[in-house]
Amino acid sequence: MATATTSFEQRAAAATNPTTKHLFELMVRKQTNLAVAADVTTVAELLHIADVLGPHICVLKTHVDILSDFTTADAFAAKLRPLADKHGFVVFEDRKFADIGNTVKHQYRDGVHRIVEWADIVDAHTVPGPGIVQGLKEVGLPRGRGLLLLAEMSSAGSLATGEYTRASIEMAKQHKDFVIGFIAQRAPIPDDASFITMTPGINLTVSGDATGQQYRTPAQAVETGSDVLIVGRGVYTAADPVASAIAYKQAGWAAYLARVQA
Ligand code: S5P
Repeated sequence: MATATTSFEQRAAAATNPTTKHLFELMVRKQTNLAVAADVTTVAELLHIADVLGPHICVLKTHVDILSDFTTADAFAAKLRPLADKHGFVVFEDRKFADIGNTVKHQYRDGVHRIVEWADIVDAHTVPGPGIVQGLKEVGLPRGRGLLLLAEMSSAGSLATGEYTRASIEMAKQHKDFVIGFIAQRAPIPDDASFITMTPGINLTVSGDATGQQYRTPAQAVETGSDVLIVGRGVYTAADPVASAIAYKQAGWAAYLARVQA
């Protein structure tokens, strides 16, 4: 199956991980491949973004550890999950786990955030080796959750290149039941459409920031195999975030249609 020409409908039908299936299905229904990175620092701002941008996104990406007023996982889940159900999006906690399997198990399941309770998807660096996937899988797989591996990063000077990226791909192949895809700049396995490629570093107007972020446009990312486009400041700092989200959604979906119809 070739990622470049296989439609999201076909990929939904072939998916075995329930989160993958749900995600592809809602992308097709809502005609969106936009993920919003809601990098705000209060729960109220995050919930506001989730509610007003919910109709236009397939993924809400969170950084729960930057929320200054987070209280309990139960309270957070009670507010966020109904919005995910109402609008139809999946919640991706961008936790970027990076420790040994035993430690990440606790970081995923326990602590104040109890991430597995409310996040459909999490991500992990592969630097510790396959034990990190085994640890997270013990917690997440029984709950039908999915894991993305960071195969590449968008930032200048990233060390996640070459052999590191290749080894990350192998790790994903060993755990296809739980690893649903990658954070990467281009599809790491272009001929396997069962993996989702999510790509950050997307902006329609600027090419970078002051701390090494590097941007490409939605069309450039989709051309290199990206399925889901992660946009942060391009949407939430815009004068009109809803209008901006619609612009990114339309650009991303048009690029996707051009790819599958090519
Ligand atoms: O390589 C990466 C991986 C991630 S998940 N580069 C990134 O920028 N990210 C995340 O995407 C980052 O943590 C932030 O939440 C988002 C990009 O935000 P923006 O404001 O630069 O669009």
